[in-house]
Amino acid sequence: MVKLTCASSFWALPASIRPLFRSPHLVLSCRRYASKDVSPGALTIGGHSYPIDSWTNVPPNILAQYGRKLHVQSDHPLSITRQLIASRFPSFRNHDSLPGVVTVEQNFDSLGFTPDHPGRNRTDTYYINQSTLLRTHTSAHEVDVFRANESDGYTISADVYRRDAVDKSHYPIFHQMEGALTWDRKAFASSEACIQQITKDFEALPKHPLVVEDPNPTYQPSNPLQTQYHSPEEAEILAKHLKRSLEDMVVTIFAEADKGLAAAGHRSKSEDEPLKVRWVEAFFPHTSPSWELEVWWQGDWLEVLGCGVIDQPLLIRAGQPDRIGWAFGLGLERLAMLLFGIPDIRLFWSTDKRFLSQFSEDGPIRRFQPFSKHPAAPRDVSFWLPKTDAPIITNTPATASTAASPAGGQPTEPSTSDQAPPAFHENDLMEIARNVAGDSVEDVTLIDDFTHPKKQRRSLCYRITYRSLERTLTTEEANRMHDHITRELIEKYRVEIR
Ligand code: FA5
Ligand code: MG
Repeated sequence: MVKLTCASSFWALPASIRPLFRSPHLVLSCRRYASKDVSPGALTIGGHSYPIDSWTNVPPNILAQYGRKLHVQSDHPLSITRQLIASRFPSFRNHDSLPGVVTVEQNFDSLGFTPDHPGRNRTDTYYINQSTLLRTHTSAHEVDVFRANESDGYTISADVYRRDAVDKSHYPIFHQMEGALTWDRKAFASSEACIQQITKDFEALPKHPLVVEDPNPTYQPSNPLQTQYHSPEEAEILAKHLKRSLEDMVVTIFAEADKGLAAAGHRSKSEDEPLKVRWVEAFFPHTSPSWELEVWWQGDWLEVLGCGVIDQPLLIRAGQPDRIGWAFGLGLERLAMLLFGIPDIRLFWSTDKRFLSQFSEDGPIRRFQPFSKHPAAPRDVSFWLPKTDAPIITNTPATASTAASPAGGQPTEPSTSDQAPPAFHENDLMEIARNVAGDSVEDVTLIDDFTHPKKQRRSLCYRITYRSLERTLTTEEANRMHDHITRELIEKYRVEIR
């Protein structure tokens, strides 16, 4: 339950938070203040009260889901996946209950995000107020955990929040698992001795038969060595240890999936299509060099994690100047989808027994059996945008590994925060759709983008696919949701429906 306190009137609040008042999940308590300068209100999340301001953009549907902790819910597929991954890192200390409200400093500054990094934009991140937000990644806790220095290796599993695309592999709340391992140079007589130890640890890692595509050198100008801090030998052995550890983790996940299939008398997945993975170069402000690991899934490459050699200035800020090491962050949903054959990310939020009863922490992994298939109800919305010089942001490559994201992605793309706010940002439409239709919206895709040559007006057409996972939607229900979304688009963006 989210509690909202307010002063004066609804209209005194920033437009972005007004919809909060319509939520049945909010308790509203208003009090009149004599002074005009008092804070316009506060949000209570997880038992703490936070003042709201003009940056507040976290919507009620997100707050209503806050604190579900699916990653530790017993017999939940996300929890099973988390435990399976953790079992590959037996000496690591596991942190599973760090609170999701963090500071801008934790989420961005502590990791070396530049002030103009696009991930900081309100179009990408849910802000509670100007200095507080819902974490966009588990890396938000890296510096704190390094500073506490309780173990050489650790994992952090948690819910994370992003304004993002709506489709079968993206959801505004998902779960990440962070892992890091460091070696203390101080504990060795020389840097060679430290390298020897990492080499020994690497040789002790399980070997696997997997063929891995890894065409790039460990570092090159596009993915640089931290020359000021690391020798080439250190970076090479850290990269080898990191990649082998993560490949082993993926192989384990698939071996478990195969065992489950065999136990149920099915052909193993690897007999049909051998596991294919590849390393691609990436960029994160908090690692260098950096990579993403992709797995071939349903005819396409699916990115499952980002990783790299930890940025040394980050370790220095955390009071660990002598430690060197690696870190990764993976999407638990992505791996659970591969492990159990779960076709749609919305299913993880289901409270339907037909879903939850299929998974058990004790038994072998079993392939998910769809319990229903309901028809899709696609509807298009086509509109003219008002004439404007402000940026219009569409077709955000949510799944592209080079895309800017609230967790890294693109190093150079400038932020729009200092410029005029976008006249239209696709993520706003995604949020309207989730707010109005909840989990009955399966996908939102731009299908046409056209600028009238004479009038110089731009027209967009989005296909919104409605489909409930639990029942068949009636035509009237789909129409009602679609009309509601269309109305909000008109009100918010002054678009003209075509
Ligand atoms: C990060 O979040 C980095 N913090 C990861 C990292 C940690 C890099 C430590 C280096 C060192 P990224 O934005 O790529 O990176 O997200 C990591 C993973 O989360 C992705 O590979 C993907 O598996 C998953 N993911 C990202 N966005 C979504 C989404 N909207 N829905 C579901 N899973 C997602
Ligand atoms: Mg990524």
